[in-house]
Amino acid sequence: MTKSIPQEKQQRAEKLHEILNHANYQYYVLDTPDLPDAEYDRCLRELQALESEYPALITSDSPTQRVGAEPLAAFTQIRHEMPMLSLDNAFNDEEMEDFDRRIRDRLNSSEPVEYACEPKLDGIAVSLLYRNGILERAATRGDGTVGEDITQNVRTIYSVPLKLLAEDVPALLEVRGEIYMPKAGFNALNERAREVGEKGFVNPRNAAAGSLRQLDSRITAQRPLELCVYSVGVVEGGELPERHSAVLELLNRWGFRINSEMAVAKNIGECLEYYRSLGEKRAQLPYDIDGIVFKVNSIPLQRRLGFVARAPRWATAYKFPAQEEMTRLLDVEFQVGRTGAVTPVARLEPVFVGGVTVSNATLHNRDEIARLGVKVGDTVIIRRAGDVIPQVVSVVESRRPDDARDIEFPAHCPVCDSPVEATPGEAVARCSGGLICSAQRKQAIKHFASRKALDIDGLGDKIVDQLVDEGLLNSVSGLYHLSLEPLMALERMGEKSAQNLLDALEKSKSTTLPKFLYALGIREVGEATARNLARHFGDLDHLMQADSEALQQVEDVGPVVAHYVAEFFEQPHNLEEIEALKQAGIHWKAEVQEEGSQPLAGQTWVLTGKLETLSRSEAKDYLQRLGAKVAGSVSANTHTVVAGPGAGSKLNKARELELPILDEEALMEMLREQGIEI
Ligand code: JCF
Repeated sequence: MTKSIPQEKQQRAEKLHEILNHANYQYYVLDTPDLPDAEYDRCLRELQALESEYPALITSDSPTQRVGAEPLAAFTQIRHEMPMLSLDNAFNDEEMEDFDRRIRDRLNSSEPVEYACEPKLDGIAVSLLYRNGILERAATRGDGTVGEDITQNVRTIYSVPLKLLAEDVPALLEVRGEIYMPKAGFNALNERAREVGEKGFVNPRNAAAGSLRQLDSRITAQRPLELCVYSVGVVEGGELPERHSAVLELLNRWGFRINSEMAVAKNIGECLEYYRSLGEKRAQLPYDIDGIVFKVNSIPLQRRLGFVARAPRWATAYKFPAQEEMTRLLDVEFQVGRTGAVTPVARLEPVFVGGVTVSNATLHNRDEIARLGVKVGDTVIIRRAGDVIPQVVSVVESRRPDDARDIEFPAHCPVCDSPVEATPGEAVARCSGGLICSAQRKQAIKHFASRKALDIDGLGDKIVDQLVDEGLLNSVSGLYHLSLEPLMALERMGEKSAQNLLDALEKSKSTTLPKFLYALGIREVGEATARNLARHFGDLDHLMQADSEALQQVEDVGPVVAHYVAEFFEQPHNLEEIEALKQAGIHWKAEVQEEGSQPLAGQTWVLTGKLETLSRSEAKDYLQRLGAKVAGSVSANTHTVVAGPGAGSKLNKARELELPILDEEALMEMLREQGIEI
């Protein structure tokens, strides 16, 4: 017999549903959390306690039901009442213009057509059915006609409302969207998998598919999945707006996440502009997209246009260049980096991927080669996303030729022949040659001259290679002993460029302590750490005398970094180099350390949109000098947002949160007031 539920318990459970559903919506759909985590946990625990005392309180839409349920034996097949369509594709501007022309021809209209534009998420298409506002069933798209019942799995996704947030919803509402795994969640999931010796997933789409295909929804519950909705299917007992964009806004108010990049274009020209601007943002988006979906925004017009075969006439997907392609691994070579790390590099049959032709990809290290199980001669899948170095993501084992051969890691450095040593606990193998190894020397010099270090204009990689190969340059300090004649003798170097290089070298002598520290190329000391070290110790001598314990007092410096720093300053040849650099005239102003020099300490700033006078890295540098942290995304913790032309979702979010927003001019004025010379 079930206990009867006292009315006040029933009411309390309902109140807790409301609090938790609202908090979920704020957090997972709107990205603006408004309930502290601890309070959320208290409410959830209170509800769990109530439900365990009165099991009849457990309803399918209870916020406690997101943890997963008993495993299924198999997925049930579900026939979609209204078929789930596929999309036609366009691959260039002309095909988009054709799409628009066909629509206007069919409508017998010369007026521009309004389109709804949104990124095409690379995930799994799903259909969710709500009866009287309660999630009843979720299914995969499958072949468009028949899919699989994944209700249990979908319930575990926090951005899926279990109950809609309004009373006046249609009696029956089918919502369609894409379930996907954001890049950050994917990387974290793979990292965890690899830590325990598992393979991990090849890309976020496969990870999303694999997570939804779990018969045990408790596993799905552990996976960072999200839902973004893009249209409705069956609707009964209710009316929806006549514009697609308004339907999506309504769905958003009812509790669904919609794409924050969603926009309306007045005509096909604006569609092409949108495509280009999203293309530029593609690598920075927190999820993978493979194109842009354009839909005629008027639903009456959509009805007039109808369908061809399995795709609507009123929509198309303008694809971006694929980020993954197949090619053949021709050979593996080993490169030696600045710190001696020996990196296997895949030589590939050239392939067009992510918008460029790729003929090399990194294989990272020995562990990665073992994980991939790759051999020379294999057909492999290459991924190039944004400006990241192309990666080998997997091997197509079914295409392995009989003569495929194992990749052998060299025991000796391919450049200087010193033994290659594996460091215990580290995946990287290193050439033990140190600065005898010309590869390490070249990289050390290139790093020293790079933009964020001493910024020596005109000292390109090819020039460094030649200078080292010809024995004209052996160390960074040697740069300051170069003279005109030998420089002019180099390939492609006239008197003018040789003189320019000497001038740049002269100019580089005046630097800052953080840049100098960064330029030294101490392991694990990037720009931020160099800045923290400089700020903490104030001058180089204090830093050089610091032991590991003293070094660990510096912000963000742990035992590993402290060890590398201390070790660097213990080595006589490093001390000689530093002395030689000072002798050559390298100098910097003392770090200003007094309190007032960090007026933005503790503040987090976000830069978005285009900056026209300052470069992004300059703006960041100045803000950091004043003590600010510069972050990539806007949250309630953001202090100020600097927005330039083209700013999009971050600016909108800043407005929603009512954060201070500066344009570039106001930023520069603030910087000047703080004594920064621009
Ligand atoms: O994001 C997507 N993958 C996506 C797929 C977005 C859409 O607006 C879609 C879609 C598939 C079909 N619209 C349709 C009609």
